[in-house]
Amino acid sequence: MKQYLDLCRHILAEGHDKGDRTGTGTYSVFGYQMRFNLQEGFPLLTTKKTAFRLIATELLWFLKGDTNVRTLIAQNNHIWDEWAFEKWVTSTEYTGPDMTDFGHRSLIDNEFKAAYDEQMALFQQRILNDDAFAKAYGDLGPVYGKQWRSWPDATGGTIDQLHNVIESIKHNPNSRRHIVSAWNPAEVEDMALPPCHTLFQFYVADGKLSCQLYQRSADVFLGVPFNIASYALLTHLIAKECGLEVGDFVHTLGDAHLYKNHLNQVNEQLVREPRTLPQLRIITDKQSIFDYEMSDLVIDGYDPYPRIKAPISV
Ligand code: THF
Repeated sequence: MKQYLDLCRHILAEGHDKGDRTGTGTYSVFGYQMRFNLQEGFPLLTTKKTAFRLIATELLWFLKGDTNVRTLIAQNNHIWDEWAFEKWVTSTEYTGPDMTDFGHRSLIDNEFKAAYDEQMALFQQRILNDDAFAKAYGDLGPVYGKQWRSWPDATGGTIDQLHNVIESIKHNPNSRRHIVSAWNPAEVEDMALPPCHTLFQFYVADGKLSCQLYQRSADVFLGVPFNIASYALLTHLIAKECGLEVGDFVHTLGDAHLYKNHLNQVNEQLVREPRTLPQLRIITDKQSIFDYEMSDLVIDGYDPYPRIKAPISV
């Protein structure tokens, strides 16, 4: 995945020093594009160990139209916990220690970090064990799963964008309207986090399915490796359902940034030589892409360099 390392180098060389909502600070560029030929292997980073299990369980959660973190926590996937936790600790029902600005404070204050870890563990337990609590505080609002599968229409009904796009790929492959949008201006205010991967489009040529994603905001060290693999997986699943081979994944970025507290990690990664990409194997034939489970998906031949830890900005 030279493409990814080139992106990191480009931001280090050209990035603007730019503040951000989370207070961490970034180096950032506006507008960048990468292309991955999915025939060359599955684009899971080899220059650091990247958890395919977390990527796949998140994608399957989107596909089922789910927006509640309970499903992810039950599968030991914690990548969305902070955004649900934020809703809980800013609610009037929360009576624990003050968690204002927990993302930033837990990075700089060890005493606070201990209190945060304790509250987060209690929150996770309660999401799993208390149905009413999970309903109230596990839900992230009308995020990806909701917009992909049940975008509210003008007559009180809903639109299943993903079902429709699969039908249009099957029956009208040359269409230039194979589009799914997660950005719903009427509902952005109610989302725990406005969608970073905003819109994607499919394209069919020579019996191959390609996908392009427009991502408005890209956390290049932590998020982008997940986002590439997630959309590559989505493209494989849809291609299989439509009887097509996979083509390219084109990744177009808006604000592409490296957080300042990820720079050592990025430099560590840049001296690593990319290895052969692994292969994705879908080991069952499901009627519909909405029926897949984690156990249907296998990654073969993945031989990455060790994981590099980095703090997430909330
Ligand atoms: N917020 C920020 N700041 N960056 C993001 O990438 C991001 N996402 C989603 C929502 N908000 C975001 C969540 N996706 C990790 C990876 C992807 C995430 C959230 C967190 C992460 O921490 N990965 C670590 C640890 C994984 C593990 O637990 O093993 C890693 O090393 O990869 C963009 O979609």
